[in-house]
Amino acid sequence: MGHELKTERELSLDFLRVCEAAAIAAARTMGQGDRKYSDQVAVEAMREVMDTVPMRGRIVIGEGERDEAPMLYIGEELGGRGASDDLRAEFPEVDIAVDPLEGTNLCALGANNAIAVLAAAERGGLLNAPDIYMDKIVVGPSSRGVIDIDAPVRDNLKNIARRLGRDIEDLTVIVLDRSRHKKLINEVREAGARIRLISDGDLSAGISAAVAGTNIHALMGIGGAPEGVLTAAAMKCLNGEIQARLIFDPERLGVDKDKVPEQEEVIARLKEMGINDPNKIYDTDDLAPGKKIIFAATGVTDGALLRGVRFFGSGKRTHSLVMTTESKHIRFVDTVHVEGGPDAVIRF
Ligand code: VTB
Repeated sequence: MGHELKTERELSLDFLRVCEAAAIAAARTMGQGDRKYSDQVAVEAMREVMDTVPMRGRIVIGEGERDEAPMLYIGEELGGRGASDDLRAEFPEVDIAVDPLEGTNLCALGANNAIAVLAAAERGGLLNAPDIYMDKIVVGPSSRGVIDIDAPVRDNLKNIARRLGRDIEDLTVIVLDRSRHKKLINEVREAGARIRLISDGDLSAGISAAVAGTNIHALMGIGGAPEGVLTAAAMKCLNGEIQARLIFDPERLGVDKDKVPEQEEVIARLKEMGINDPNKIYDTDDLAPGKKIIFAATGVTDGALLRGVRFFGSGKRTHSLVMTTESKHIRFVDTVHVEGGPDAVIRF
């Protein structure tokens, strides 16, 4: 295979291909009602293409520990397939966080906002977050610096509204529709802001909050920690902000004690991972400290920012977002994957 050394900007187009492949595979299963299968095909497609990227890649956020995930497990090394050892030694070392299908349920039901997503950075550029819950607040560039995850919800909303030059009543906040968010939802309502409750997918919601024109102004609440790292990588490219904290207290999660691991157990596991303060508040740079970050996402189903995969007689069409911190290019990429031979008609 004709491998050559690539710059970060060029690698970003390889990662675009990786996300496109995962999204296409997942989209084929849309509405089948089988979330596990949708996830599995996305993982397989993502891994297959990612292994061809000219890099020495290492998964830091993936499908789980090695013993529970056969592919894209944490610590898996991939990339540079087919390259000679000499050439491979010159490939850049890259840490990768993946979520081959964010919103497995959304895809299985054919609901909006399922995406295939990944972030890449130089070694150590992405926090090796544990797969537990994380409380998050995500805002766009205008509201950077005025949010505080420990402040009352009303104060945060007041500050966001002021920065956006509008009333709190004109804000829309996205919150995952979970019983653990009862108090948060009440507080947002009392402050007067509008709420969009979503069934799944707080990563794509966080990205929407950082892009003006989506009419989403903040994401608040508890979702997954791995997705928090991916969100942070996107914020670095979009000039947005995330603040976050790991959550493992059953009371905060609104679940029975026996539904989650013992708190002492979690604290010990975090220590092993090098996290000594389990209550630490993470900012964007803590979660994604990398200087050279690449973020790529492809729509699986239609969403606020990205269209879903469309299939037609002579191919398919994907819509993606690809960004890098270095070049500060935010690319919305509309790709037609032509399959129909010389007579295939390409439509605008
Ligand atoms: C899901 C999912 C989110 O967090 O809610 C999950 O939709 C965890 O919450 O996008 P539950 O266990 O209550 O479903 C995310 O995966 C990511 O933060």
